Amino acid sequence: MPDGLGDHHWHYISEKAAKAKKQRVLEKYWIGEPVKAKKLPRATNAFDAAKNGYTFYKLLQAPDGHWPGEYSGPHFLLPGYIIGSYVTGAPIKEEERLEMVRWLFLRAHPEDGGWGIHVEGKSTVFGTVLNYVTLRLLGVDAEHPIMIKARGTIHKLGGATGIPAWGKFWLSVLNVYDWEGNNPIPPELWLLPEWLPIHPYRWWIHTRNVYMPMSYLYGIRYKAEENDLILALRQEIYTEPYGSIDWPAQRNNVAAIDTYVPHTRVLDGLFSILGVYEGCAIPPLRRAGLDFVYDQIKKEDENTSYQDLGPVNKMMNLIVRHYVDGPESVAFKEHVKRRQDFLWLGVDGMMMCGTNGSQLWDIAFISQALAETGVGDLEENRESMMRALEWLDHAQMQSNPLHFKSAYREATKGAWPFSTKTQGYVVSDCAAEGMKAVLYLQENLPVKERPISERRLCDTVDILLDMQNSTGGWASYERRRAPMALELINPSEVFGDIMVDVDYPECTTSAITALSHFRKHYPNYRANEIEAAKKRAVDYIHNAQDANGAWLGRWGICFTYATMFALESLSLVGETYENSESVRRACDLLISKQREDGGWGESWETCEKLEWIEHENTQVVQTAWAGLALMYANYPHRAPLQRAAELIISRQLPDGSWPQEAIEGVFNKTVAIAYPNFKFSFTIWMLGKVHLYLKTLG
Ligand code: LAN
Repeated sequence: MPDGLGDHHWHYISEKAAKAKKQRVLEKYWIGEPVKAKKLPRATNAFDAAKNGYTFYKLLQAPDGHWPGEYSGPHFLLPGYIIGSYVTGAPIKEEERLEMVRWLFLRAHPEDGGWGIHVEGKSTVFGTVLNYVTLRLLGVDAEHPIMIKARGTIHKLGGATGIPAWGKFWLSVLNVYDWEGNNPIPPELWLLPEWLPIHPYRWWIHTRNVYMPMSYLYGIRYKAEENDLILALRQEIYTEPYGSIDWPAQRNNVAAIDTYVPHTRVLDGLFSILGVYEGCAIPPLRRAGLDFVYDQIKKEDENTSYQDLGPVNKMMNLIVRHYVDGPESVAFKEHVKRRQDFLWLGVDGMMMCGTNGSQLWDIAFISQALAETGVGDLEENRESMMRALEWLDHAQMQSNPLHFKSAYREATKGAWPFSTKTQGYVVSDCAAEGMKAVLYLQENLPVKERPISERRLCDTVDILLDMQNSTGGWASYERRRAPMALELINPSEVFGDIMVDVDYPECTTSAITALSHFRKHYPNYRANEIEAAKKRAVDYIHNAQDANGAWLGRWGICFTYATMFALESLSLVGETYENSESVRRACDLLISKQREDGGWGESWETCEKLEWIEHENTQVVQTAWAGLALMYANYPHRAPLQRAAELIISRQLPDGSWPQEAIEGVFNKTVAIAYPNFKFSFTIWMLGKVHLYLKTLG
């Protein structure tokens, strides 16, 4: 499966080869085949449990040193993959087709047969229509019972006319929705002067990178050629005859069940103005807008070896390159090849992932967990840790993007990405956690020569210092470029807070802890600036504390996740339960949420509703986060930590692993996303650390 520096590709082998043991534990584990792992001696303390956990997790390490994983969750990615492939004729292997159908069948909502915006969400028009269409393009008959049920749900929800904006876009590309039913997305926006606060280069990078190809395809009113299937779909997904739909009246028609961010008056006003412009768009201006956008798309493709920032713009760019460069072009062929990076075969079939993986993110946490707890010091784990260090060495970016400022990109020299070096985007906390992992490993392992030189670590420091905002916090990919008011024109209807890359407690903590660790080992480089950055970051963390005493997570679920990060930040300046009101409030909140069984469990719905919502079950990952948070706070009482550790140990299987529980991550407030490797990294970390911690409490 993994080949090269962290790229994942699933290859099909014959049953004979599978029987001949050509599959490793790594592959078997992820596709749900029984894995024959050793039954380990029962752990009698937390350290042994952590050790057993790693004995198993080591089996899932790829030969190149990292840990692959399924990065599933969003239900609006595979439709882009399939629609984009269908309209351009990009092939889909038969095995993949079958596995994708299996995935969607098994993920249909058991009650109404629909799909949500993500795997754990209620059925929506967005999820149900797009996945229904996907299944049809994958060759499933409209009269299949699963399709009949799903279609019933589409009709019950009012039909496809009320699909949110991104759905309208995909359906229009496929020619089963009229472009007239879309609000305007003119490429000319890119020609506005850059000093304007609404210039698209100032938008959060994912938003602008998606709107870029969207505006191209809208600008030319791209649509697939009509065929029988398209004509059939037009009859299946609506509640009225296709020809009689009043398309312009659909622009602001969004099903209530889908709406998370209703249009503001400002946005509606903007759309009205753009609508008038669209009626009399000046051809040379449109051409100039299209040319500009095409040039940016080309640069994005070349900067990322056709992987692109994420799965959504990836498939849209593929269509643009097919249209402009043609089916025989190198660009289109590279695009077709690179689709593979986003596919993952899981227990329930094949899906498209949120990125081309979470390689760096996963290796960073387990490396730190091992190095900090002493599990990595054990002779039996040395070789595996060396391989992790090697992977980190290769994954660091050592140059800036090919197209740098001209593609509105930030510097990357010295950074680590979220997934792989090929994808090549800097994310503040990934650069930070990558550097922390390297520091931990290089300082803790008996390495003769440190593969990552001081100079290369100084480059990371430069990147991190450069990315701090004037507010003291860190955003995700870039320093803040626009005022918060830009959120007033969030056109997505389904995602919250996507217009501006703002400060996040998680990113801020990672950045600041990385800089502090760096200072311990290299005390002279930009020391005063690091100290000043730390002070400003801590002020930001204080200001970001929620009224309930915790911190709201933006990338993990939810208060538990961000509170772990925030308390790590505060620990850097010596703020603990004993001496800090802020830390005490956070700990009291966590303690008040600890359950009878010793664990914690928070639902993904917290991220959407912005208030603590209990999950029906206790979660080992969140229990580990809460335990780590309490330890960062120097929480003085033994019992809650001991009970938390016991809960985690009680869920451990005889082979050292933990079963998969609820989904762990989130983005854009409404979409849950899976981090299945967290059930290893954070449990091992918490158990190893609590063992040492409880000793200090006596
Ligand atoms: C991610 C995944 C990682 C995540 C962390 C590093 C955990 C975070 O701390 C910073 C933001 C980041 C990098 C992040 C941003 C948004 C992503 C890329 C995702 C959640 C994975 C998928 C998501 C992306 C936007 C999905 C495509 C959907 C669109 C709405 C474009």
